[in-house]
Amino acid sequence: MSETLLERPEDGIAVIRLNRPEARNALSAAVREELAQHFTALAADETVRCVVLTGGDKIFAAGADIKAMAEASPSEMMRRAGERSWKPLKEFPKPLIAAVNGWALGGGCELAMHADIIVAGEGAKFGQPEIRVGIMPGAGGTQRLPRAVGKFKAMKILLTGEPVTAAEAEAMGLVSEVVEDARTIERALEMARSIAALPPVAARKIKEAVLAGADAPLDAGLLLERQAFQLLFDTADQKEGMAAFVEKRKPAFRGE
Ligand code: DAK
Repeated sequence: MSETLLERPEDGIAVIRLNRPEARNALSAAVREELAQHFTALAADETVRCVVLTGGDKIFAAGADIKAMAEASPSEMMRRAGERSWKPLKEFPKPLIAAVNGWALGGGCELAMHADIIVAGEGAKFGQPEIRVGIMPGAGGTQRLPRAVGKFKAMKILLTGEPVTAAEAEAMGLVSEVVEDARTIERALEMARSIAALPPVAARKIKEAVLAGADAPLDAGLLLERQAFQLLFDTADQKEGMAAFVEKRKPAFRGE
């Protein structure tokens, strides 16, 4: 049985579902490898406009597989080169929505933070408990979390290992929207549906500008934005979007 499931529920949308409930969706080597393969394939698939990543109704992911790391040596961890399997996710060029129910811990929280939008069920909990098993985050937690929520909220989460609720996560800027647990995946799909109906080149350039600009000096980020903005005037969807506005009709975007 596969440890992740790839579904195509509707045109333009793909759903990746972690499927290892017996181990609380812990990110085994197999899970990470399958995720890498899915994200590589979906990046290249022109028919996919937006992706939803979820662990299902009960749990998002309990982090890296502790049992598989417990006896590892430093050189073995180096040889495993875990960062290779995160790369396709880090570089995924299309809008990615995480739909989080239950625990998103350690590598699971880091997985959610690779998304562009996080929809959380009200019972979701986020945390970086690595310190409690003697390590620290290894997939961007010490970098993405402070960028998302600021130093003092991040330090509290990282240094105490204590989880935060969905409401707390939303208040600090770690979550885009909180909904009833039963609505999490449907709400993520609703958002995916509306994004998938919008021009994909514009979506891609917005994501690129936000992510690349976040770590660049303001002037470099503004230059990046300006160039991407100008490039969009070369797309058929820009002509269609503006013509539809002027003609007071609904635009029909073709993704060109
Ligand atoms: N790894 C392995 N097995 C896990 C697991 C995990 N992270 N989380 C749960 N399981 C397994 C349990 O061992 C148990 O297995 P059996 O005893 O049935 O064989 C089964 O899942 C059910 O777990 P529980 O009985 O504990 O279930 P509960 O519902 O009571 O509790 C829980 C759920 C998620 C609150 C709890 O299981 C828990 O606290 N899990 C550990 C959470 C944790 O400490 N996460 C941080 C792991 S360290 C790297 C990148 C990233 C990372 C590392 C390297 N590189 C790029 C190199 C990330 C590191 C981490 O995430």
